[in-house]
Amino acid sequence: MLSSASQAKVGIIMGSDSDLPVMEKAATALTQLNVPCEMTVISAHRTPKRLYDYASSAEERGLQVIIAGAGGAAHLPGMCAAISVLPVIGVPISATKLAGEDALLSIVQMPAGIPVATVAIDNAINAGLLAAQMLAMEDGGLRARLHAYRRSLEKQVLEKAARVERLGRGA
Ligand code: RP5
Repeated sequence: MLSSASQAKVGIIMGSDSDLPVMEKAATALTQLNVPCEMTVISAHRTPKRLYDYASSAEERGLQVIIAGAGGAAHLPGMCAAISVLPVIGVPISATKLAGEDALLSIVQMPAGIPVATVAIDNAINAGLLAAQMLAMEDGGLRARLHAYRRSLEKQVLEKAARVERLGRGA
Protein backbone atom coordinates (compact mmCIF):
# COMPACT_ATOMS: atom_id res chain seq x y z
CA MET A 1 0.00 0.00 0.00
CA LEU A 2 2.69 2.45 0.95
CA SER A 3 6.00 3.70 -0.28
CA SER A 4 7.41 3.90 3.24
CA ALA A 5 10.65 4.48 5.03
CA SER A 6 11.18 2.13 7.97
CA GLN A 7 9.74 3.60 11.16
CA ALA A 8 8.34 6.62 9.36
CA LYS A 9 7.37 9.37 11.81
CA VAL A 10 5.64 11.59 9.25
CA GLY A 11 3.10 10.40 6.71
CA ILE A 12 2.81 12.52 3.57
CA ILE A 13 -0.33 11.92 1.56
CA MET A 14 -1.75 13.66 -1.48
CA GLY A 15 -4.98 13.45 -3.43
CA SER A 16 -3.32 12.65 -6.76
CA ASP A 17 0.08 12.07 -8.27
CA SER A 18 -0.47 15.44 -9.98
CA ASP A 19 0.17 16.93 -6.50
CA LEU A 20 3.60 15.30 -6.28
CA PRO A 21 5.72 18.20 -7.67
CA VAL A 22 4.48 20.28 -4.72
CA MET A 23 4.28 17.60 -2.04
CA GLU A 24 7.69 16.08 -2.62
CA LYS A 25 9.13 19.30 -1.19
CA ALA A 26 7.80 18.27 2.22
CA ALA A 27 9.62 14.96 1.89
CA THR A 28 12.81 16.75 0.85
CA ALA A 29 12.67 19.07 3.87
CA LEU A 30 12.13 16.14 6.24
CA THR A 31 14.82 13.99 4.64
CA GLN A 32 17.33 16.85 4.90
CA LEU A 33 16.55 17.05 8.61
CA ASN A 34 16.95 13.29 8.91
CA VAL A 35 13.29 12.70 9.78
CA PRO A 36 11.96 9.40 8.38
CA CYS A 37 8.81 9.81 6.34
CA GLU A 38 6.57 7.89 3.97
CA MET A 39 4.64 9.19 0.99
CA THR A 40 1.64 7.93 -0.95
CA VAL A 41 -1.49 8.93 -2.90
CA ILE A 42 -4.90 8.76 -1.22
CA SER A 43 -7.97 10.40 -2.70
CA ALA A 44 -10.65 11.38 -0.22
CA HIS A 45 -13.28 11.19 -2.94
CA ARG A 46 -12.02 8.39 -5.20
CA THR A 47 -10.63 6.06 -2.50
CA PRO A 48 -12.55 6.83 0.71
CA LYS A 49 -11.95 3.37 2.21
CA ARG A 50 -8.20 3.71 1.65
CA LEU A 51 -8.33 7.08 3.42
CA TYR A 52 -10.14 5.56 6.38
CA ASP A 53 -7.71 2.63 6.60
CA TYR A 54 -4.67 4.92 6.42
CA ALA A 55 -5.85 7.49 8.97
CA SER A 56 -7.26 4.94 11.42
CA SER A 57 -4.04 2.87 11.44
CA ALA A 58 -1.55 5.77 11.34
CA GLU A 59 -1.10 6.05 15.10
CA GLU A 60 -0.53 2.33 15.72
CA ARG A 61 1.93 2.24 12.79
CA GLY A 62 4.07 4.81 14.61
CA LEU A 63 3.32 7.94 12.64
CA GLN A 64 3.37 11.11 14.74
CA VAL A 65 2.30 13.73 12.20
CA ILE A 66 0.36 13.56 8.93
CA ILE A 67 0.90 16.04 6.09
CA ALA A 68 -1.98 16.01 3.62
CA GLY A 69 -2.05 17.94 0.35
CA ALA A 70 -4.98 18.31 -1.99
CA GLY A 71 -6.39 20.66 -4.59
CA GLY A 72 -9.91 21.69 -5.51
CA ALA A 73 -12.53 20.50 -3.01
CA ALA A 74 -9.58 19.33 -0.87
CA HIS A 75 -11.27 17.19 1.77
CA LEU A 76 -8.24 14.96 2.38
CA PRO A 77 -6.63 16.87 5.29
CA GLY A 78 -9.91 17.50 7.11
CA MET A 79 -11.10 13.91 6.81
CA CYS A 80 -7.73 12.68 8.02
CA ALA A 81 -8.04 14.93 11.05
CA ALA A 82 -11.59 13.68 11.61
CA ILE A 83 -10.42 10.06 11.75
CA SER A 84 -7.08 10.41 13.59
CA VAL A 85 -5.96 12.41 16.65
CA LEU A 86 -2.46 12.83 15.17
CA PRO A 87 -1.69 16.43 14.21
CA VAL A 88 -2.58 17.03 10.56
CA ILE A 89 -0.91 19.71 8.45
CA GLY A 90 -2.85 20.64 5.33
CA VAL A 91 -1.25 21.85 2.10
CA PRO A 92 -3.61 23.59 -0.34
CA ILE A 93 -2.55 22.77 -3.90
CA SER A 94 -3.08 25.16 -6.83
CA ALA A 95 -4.67 22.51 -9.03
CA THR A 96 -7.69 24.27 -10.54
CA LYS A 97 -8.70 27.53 -12.24
CA LEU A 98 -9.16 29.00 -8.74
CA ALA A 99 -5.38 28.68 -8.25
CA GLY A 100 -5.50 27.02 -4.85
CA GLU A 101 -7.83 29.51 -3.15
CA ASP A 102 -10.55 26.86 -3.32
CA ALA A 103 -8.32 24.31 -1.57
CA LEU A 104 -7.08 26.89 0.96
CA LEU A 105 -10.59 27.79 2.08
CA SER A 106 -11.67 24.16 2.11
CA ILE A 107 -8.72 23.11 4.29
CA VAL A 108 -8.56 26.09 6.65
CA GLN A 109 -12.28 26.26 7.49
CA MET A 110 -12.41 23.29 9.83
CA PRO A 111 -15.14 23.14 12.47
CA ALA A 112 -14.25 23.59 16.16
CA GLY A 113 -12.95 20.35 17.61
CA ILE A 114 -11.17 19.02 14.51
CA PRO A 115 -8.14 21.23 13.79
CA VAL A 116 -5.95 21.19 10.71
CA ALA A 117 -2.79 23.34 10.67
CA THR A 118 -2.89 24.94 7.23
CA VAL A 119 0.14 26.29 5.36
CA ALA A 120 0.15 28.64 2.39
CA ILE A 121 -0.89 27.51 -1.08
CA ASP A 122 1.71 25.09 -2.49
CA ASN A 123 4.00 25.67 0.52
CA ALA A 124 4.79 22.03 1.26
CA ILE A 125 8.25 22.99 2.50
CA ASN A 126 6.67 24.73 5.48
CA ALA A 127 4.52 21.67 6.12
CA GLY A 128 7.66 19.53 6.32
CA LEU A 129 9.40 22.04 8.57
CA LEU A 130 6.40 22.40 10.86
CA ALA A 131 6.16 18.62 11.20
CA ALA A 132 9.86 18.55 12.10
CA GLN A 133 9.38 21.31 14.68
CA MET A 134 6.57 19.30 16.29
CA LEU A 135 8.82 16.24 16.51
CA ALA A 136 11.71 18.36 17.82
CA MET A 137 9.81 19.03 21.04
CA GLU A 138 10.91 15.52 22.09
CA ASP A 139 14.16 15.27 20.09
CA GLY A 140 17.14 17.45 20.99
CA GLY A 141 19.17 16.34 17.97
CA LEU A 142 16.43 17.37 15.60
CA ARG A 143 16.09 20.68 17.42
CA ALA A 144 19.80 21.29 16.86
CA ARG A 145 19.39 20.54 13.14
CA LEU A 146 16.50 23.02 12.99
CA HIS A 147 18.69 25.68 14.62
CA ALA A 148 21.38 24.97 12.01
CA TYR A 149 18.78 25.28 9.24
CA ARG A 150 17.69 28.68 10.58
CA ARG A 151 21.32 29.81 10.67
CA SER A 152 21.67 28.76 7.01
CA LEU A 153 18.62 30.90 6.13
CA GLU A 154 20.16 33.85 7.98
CA LYS A 155 23.44 33.37 6.12
CA GLN A 156 21.63 33.35 2.76
CA VAL A 157 19.85 36.63 3.55
CA LEU A 158 23.06 38.29 4.73
CA GLU A 159 24.76 37.25 1.48
CA LYS A 160 21.86 38.73 -0.49
CA ALA A 161 22.07 41.93 1.55
CA ALA A 162 25.80 42.23 0.87
CA ARG A 163 25.20 41.76 -2.88
CA VAL A 164 22.44 44.40 -2.94
CA GLU A 165 24.63 46.81 -0.93
CA ARG A 166 27.48 46.30 -3.39
CA LEU A 167 25.10 47.18 -6.25
CA GLY A 168 24.01 50.29 -4.29
CA ARG A 169 27.62 51.42 -4.12
CA GLY A 170 28.00 50.81 -7.86
CA ALA A 171 30.50 48.07 -7.20
C1 RP5 B 1 -7.57 16.65 -5.97
O1 RP5 B 1 -7.92 16.96 -7.27
C2 RP5 B 1 -6.13 16.26 -6.00
O2 RP5 B 1 -5.53 16.50 -4.76
C3 RP5 B 1 -5.57 17.10 -7.09
O3 RP5 B 1 -4.99 18.29 -6.57
C4 RP5 B 1 -6.78 17.46 -7.93
C5 RP5 B 1 -6.70 16.91 -9.33
O4 RP5 B 1 -6.49 15.54 -9.30
P1 RP5 B 1 -6.24 14.75 -10.67
O5 RP5 B 1 -7.46 14.97 -11.52
O6 RP5 B 1 -4.97 15.32 -11.27
O7 RP5 B 1 -6.07 13.31 -10.28
O8 RP5 B 1 -8.35 15.62 -5.45
